[in-house]
Amino acid sequence: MSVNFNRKNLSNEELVHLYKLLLKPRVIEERMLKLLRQGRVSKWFSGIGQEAISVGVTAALEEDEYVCPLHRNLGVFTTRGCNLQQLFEQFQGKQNGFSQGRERSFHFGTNAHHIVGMISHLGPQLCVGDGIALASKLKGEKKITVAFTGDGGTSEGDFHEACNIAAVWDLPIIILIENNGYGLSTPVNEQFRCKQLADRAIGYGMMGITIDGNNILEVYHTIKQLREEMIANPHPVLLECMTFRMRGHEEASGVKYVPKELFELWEKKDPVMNYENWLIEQGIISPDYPLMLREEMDAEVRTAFDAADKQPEVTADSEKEEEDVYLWDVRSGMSEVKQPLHLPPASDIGHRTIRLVDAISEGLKQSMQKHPNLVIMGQDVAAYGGVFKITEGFVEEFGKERVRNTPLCESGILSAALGMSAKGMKSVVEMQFADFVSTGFNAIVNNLAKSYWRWGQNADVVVRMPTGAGVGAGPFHSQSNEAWFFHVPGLKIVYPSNPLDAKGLLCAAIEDPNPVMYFEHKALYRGTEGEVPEDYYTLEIGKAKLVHEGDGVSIITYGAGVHWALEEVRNQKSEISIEILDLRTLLPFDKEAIADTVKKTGKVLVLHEDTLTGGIGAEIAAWINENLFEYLDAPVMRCASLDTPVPFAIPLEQNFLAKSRLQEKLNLLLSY
Ligand SMILES: Cc1ncc(C[n+]2csc(CCOP(=O)(O)OP(=O)(O)O)c2C)c(N)n1
Repeated sequence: MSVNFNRKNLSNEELVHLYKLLLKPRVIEERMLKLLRQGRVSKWFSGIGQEAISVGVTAALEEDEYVCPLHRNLGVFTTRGCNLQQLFEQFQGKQNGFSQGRERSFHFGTNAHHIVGMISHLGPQLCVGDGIALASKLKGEKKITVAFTGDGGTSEGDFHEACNIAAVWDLPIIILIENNGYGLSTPVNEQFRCKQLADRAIGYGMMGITIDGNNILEVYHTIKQLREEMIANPHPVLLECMTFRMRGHEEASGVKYVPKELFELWEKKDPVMNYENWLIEQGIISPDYPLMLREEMDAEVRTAFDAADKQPEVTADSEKEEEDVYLWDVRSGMSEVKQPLHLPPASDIGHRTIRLVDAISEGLKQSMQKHPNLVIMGQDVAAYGGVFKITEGFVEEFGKERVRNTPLCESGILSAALGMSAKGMKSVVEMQFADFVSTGFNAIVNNLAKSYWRWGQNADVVVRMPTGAGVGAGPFHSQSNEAWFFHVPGLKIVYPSNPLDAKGLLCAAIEDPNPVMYFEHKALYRGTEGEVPEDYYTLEIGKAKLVHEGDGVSIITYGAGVHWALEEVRNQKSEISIEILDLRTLLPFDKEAIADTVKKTGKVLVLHEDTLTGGIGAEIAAWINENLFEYLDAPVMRCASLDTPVPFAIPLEQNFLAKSRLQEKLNLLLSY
C-alpha cells in the first residue's frame, strides 16, 4: 500500500505549512504517551495514524467554520491554534483548562475556536452539527460545518437522524466518518453489513464519497472542493475517510484483539511518514528538516506541559459549581448579581378572557415577533399548525424557515437546537406529545442540560411538552413526565396552570438562555379560561403563586392539581380553611413560598397528577421535613396518581388520577 500525493495548485510554502500542522499532533501524542507511562496524565484516546483527517479537514476550512470533533481528533484543536498550555491544563483537569476541571480529555468545546464539545455518546455530535449548519443557512452565511463520527458511531440512531435531517433540509454539512477498522474492540464486519459506509448516502438522498484518510492532500483538496460546491449550492455530504487506529481504543485498553498483520499493513501507510518522505523526494524539504522540526516542536510541547504541570490542582467551590449550572445574564431576566430583572411585567390594560391554548399561542407568536433569531421546530407545526393548533397561522406570518416542520426525530432536532444556540439562535422545540420526549431524552439531559456547565455553551432552547391525562388517550399520550427532568441539573421546568401564567412564563422561558422544559396540560388547553393582557409580558421563572388563602392546611401543587384543589375548596363542607400554593416552576422550585405556607398552616399535602414514587412531591416533602420540621403539626402527605402506566378507559383513568383520592387524603391529614 502506498500513498499517492497530488499537490494540485498548492505552493511549496503551503505544502510545508500542512506538514507542520500534520506533525504537531503526532509530536504532542508521542510526548503524551511518555507522560502517560509516567502517570502524569490519565486517560488518552490516541489519534496516531489518523492525523491527516483532523488536520486536513480543519486546514481546508475557514477559521470561523464550525467543527464538531470527537475523542480522537487532537489535530482539530492544534490546527485551530488552541493554546498548548491550556490544552494540557484541560487534560490534567486544571482550573485554566477549557472546562475548568469539569471535563476530561477532548470532551470540551471552545467557541473562540469554533469547535463544539462532544458528549461521550458520540452520535449527538452529528445532530449538533446539523443545527450549526441550519443556523448558517438561515443567516445566509457562506459557511459549511464538519461533524465527525467513527465507524462505530454510524450504528447509532443519531447518525441516521443527522443524515436524514441534513438531507431533507439541504444543510451545508459534511458528516465525516473516520473508518478506522474498530469501534473499541468491535471490528467493522461486526458493526455493519454495507460495503462502504459512504454507500448509505444513497438511501438518504445525499452525496457520498470514500477517500484515503491517510493522505493529507487528498483530505485537504476534497474538503476544499466540497466546500466550494456546498457554498454555491447548500447540500450535505457523507464523507468516509479510510484509516486505521494504530493504538488501543484508549491507552489502558491495549490492542490484543487486532491482528498483527493489520498493523504492519497500515504502518506502511502512516500519514506523517509518507507525506514527509514525499516532501523530501520532491525536494520541498531537506532530509534533515523533519528531525529539526520535531525537536523544535517537542521543546515547545515540553515547555507548555511543564507550565501546565506547575499549575496547582483545581480547588472546589460548591457555590460556584452550583451557580455555573445556569447561564445568568440579562437576557434571562436576571441581572449579573443573580437577581431577577423585571422584563416587561403584565400591564393592567387590554385584558381579555382567553383559553390556555390561546395564551400559549399568543405568547409564542409575540416571542416570534420580538426575537428575529427564534425558530420553532416540531412535527407538523408549519401549515398544519401542530396537532393542538398552537402554531396555526404562524407560517403565513413568519415563513416556513422559522416555523419548521421536522422529520419524525426528536433526538436529532433537540441536539440540533443546541447547535443553533452556538450560532446565537433561539429555538422552541415542540414535542407532539410530552410522551415522545423519551426518544429525545439523551439530547436533553446530557447535551442541552450540561453543555453550559461543561464548556460554557448554553442551550437557548424551550421544549414544549403537551402533557397530562384526563382525556382518555392511554399510556403513550397521557403521561406526566416532569419528574424525569426534575433530577437533572442545568434544566429549568415550568408548568403553568392558567392562561395568565402560561403566556408570561412561556415568554420568560424563551427569553431565558437556559434550556427550559415547558409543560402545558392538554386537558387544560380548552377547558381553562382566564384574563390575559394583550401585550407581550413575562413572569418570573422560579416563583410560586398563592391561589387561595387559608390557615388550616396547605395544598402545594401545580398544573391540573391546582384546579382539583380549587374544586375541593368549592365543595368543602368543613370549617378548615385551605391554602393552595401553585408552584408554577418546578425547577428551581420556590422554597421561600413553600416555607411561608408551611409556617402558616403546619399541615401540608403535596398534590400532583404524576405517579407517586419518585415524583416531585417526594422532594418537596423531604425538603419540608429537613428544613421546617418544627413548624409541622402532621407528617407531610402526598396525593398522587397510582404507580401504574396511564390507562385508557375513562373509569380506569379516573381511578388512576390523584384527584380520585384527594378528599380522602385531605381528611386523613386533617384528622391527624
Ligand atoms: C452511546 C454510547 N455507547 C457506548 C459508548 C462507549 N464507547 C466509547 S467510544 C466507543 C467506540 C467508538 O467507536 P468508533 O465510533 O468507531 O470511534 P473510534 O473510537 O474508533 O474513533 C464506545 C463503544 C459510548 N461512548 N456511547
